Amino acid sequence: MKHFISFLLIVSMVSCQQEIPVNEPAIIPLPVSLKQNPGSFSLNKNTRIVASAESMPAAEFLRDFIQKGTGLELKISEKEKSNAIIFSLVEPGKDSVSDPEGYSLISTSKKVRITAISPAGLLYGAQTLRQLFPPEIEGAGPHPEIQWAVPLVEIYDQPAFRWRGMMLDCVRHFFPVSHVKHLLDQIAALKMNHFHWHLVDDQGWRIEILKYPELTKTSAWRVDREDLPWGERPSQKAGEEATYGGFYTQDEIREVVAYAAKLNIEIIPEIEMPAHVSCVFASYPELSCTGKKITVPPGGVWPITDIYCAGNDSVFAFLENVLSEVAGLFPSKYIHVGGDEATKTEWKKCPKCQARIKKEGLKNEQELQSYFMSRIEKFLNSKGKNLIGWDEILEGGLAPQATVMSWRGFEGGIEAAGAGHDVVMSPTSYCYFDYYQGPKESEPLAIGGFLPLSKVYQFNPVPAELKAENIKHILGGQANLWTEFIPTPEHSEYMLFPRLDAMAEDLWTPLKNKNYDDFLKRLQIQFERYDFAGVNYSKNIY
Ligand code: TNX
Repeated sequence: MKHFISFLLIVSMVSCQQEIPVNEPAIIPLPVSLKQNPGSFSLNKNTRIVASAESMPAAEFLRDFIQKGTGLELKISEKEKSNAIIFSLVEPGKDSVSDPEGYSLISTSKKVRITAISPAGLLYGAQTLRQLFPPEIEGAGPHPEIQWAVPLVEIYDQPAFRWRGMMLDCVRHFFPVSHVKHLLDQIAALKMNHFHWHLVDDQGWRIEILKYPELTKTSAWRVDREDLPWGERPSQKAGEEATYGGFYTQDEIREVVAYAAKLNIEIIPEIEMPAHVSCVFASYPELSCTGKKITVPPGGVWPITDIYCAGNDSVFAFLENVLSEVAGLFPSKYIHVGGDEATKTEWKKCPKCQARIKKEGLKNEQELQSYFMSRIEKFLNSKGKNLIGWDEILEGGLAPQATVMSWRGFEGGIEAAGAGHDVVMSPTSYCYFDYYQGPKESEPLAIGGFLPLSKVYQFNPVPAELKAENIKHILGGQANLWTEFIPTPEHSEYMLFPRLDAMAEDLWTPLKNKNYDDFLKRLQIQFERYDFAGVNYSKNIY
């Protein structure tokens, strides 16, 4: 409790009531409007959570959270009463709440009332209430010495952007389900709502596909070269066993999707194509241009020339079968199909690809990639899904309905929005959390780059150059964690936090309310929460 900037707000309440010290609110992301009143609301074993059937998910979330942190087992009831936390779902426009993810939170010494027009808003109200309690609530309780009091507040809140995302690369290093859930808990606390799950890349296939068992029997495993630098790992030799890797079973995927849904997080799976798929050709070499059987690369591959053959219809049959299973597992309306860094060396040499170019009247290999993506998009649309891909999908012409994730800068996003496509901004300059966050000498080895916390805090997904009429196409932004240099769950947390806190505020809080010094003050309390929650954040800012 040392660096607690607790300023004790002891307020003279009615003389017979006990005065309870409470902390100044330190909410991340900062709410749109917050007014603190004198006094506090305290939990005790008789406090009730009031909820209807529709507001039950938020009520149960809060009940379980409070029970874990405090040991208090609060009952949920339908009837309003005093000494209660009340979840109230209302028609739009009531209580100044109109945004589907917005909420109001108003507390008196007798009641806390959270009002929203949707279950998502109620959940965000509960997440805010979570941050009003003493940080110890984040750990495993009970703490009999602590009075579980929150300051009295009037909060009106709603997000600046619809897409508040984070991507985790589970290929370059594999992370267990328990870690993915732990991250989901933390990103939900930051009111982020999209988790982009990178499940396919050169170094491994991470999702069980029932129709193609070799993908998880063979393509999910590589020879263990973890003792060597990422870019200097020799390929698997004859007789060597591939022991490093892993994959998520379909049951695990369903479990994670359901877990995320309860936290108002949509999971977008990424199934890369046409490149970044070397591992596939360890199982099904006939799907590449060369047809050569290769082994799963245990480290960096550059440039990436392994590529699906765009002239071979069985490639599309394979991908459609894979995507059918994927579409059935993920309720998200988006499926991410990658599209990045596809070197066209093999397509230039491949007779089948060249024949396709001729037959379809395409100008070049760029247009062949566009043909590839448009064909996949048509299939995804037939499954009720939308295609999203990295900004390279712009080259050679964008698939008609595609959403673009702009990573090489803002330009791709600006171009796509100008053409009427939706965009998620994720430029390396603000969003690549695999970059160093401090001076190299004092940091674990990283891929390169430099992205300190202060720079992340300056991220605005709407660049100045964007024409006003295209702003509506910017869905929001996303932090990406590529994991070539990040082998463990602890290390991933170190790279994510607190930069993700800054990202969350970039995407939630109105620009005019943001203030870096104030953010840093609130971050000190957040660090205490992370200490109790067992989150391995970086202390680099000290
Ligand atoms: C580029 S971002 C990639 C990834 C790497 C990353 C490293 C993108 C679409 N492709 O494959 O992991 O750089 O920062």
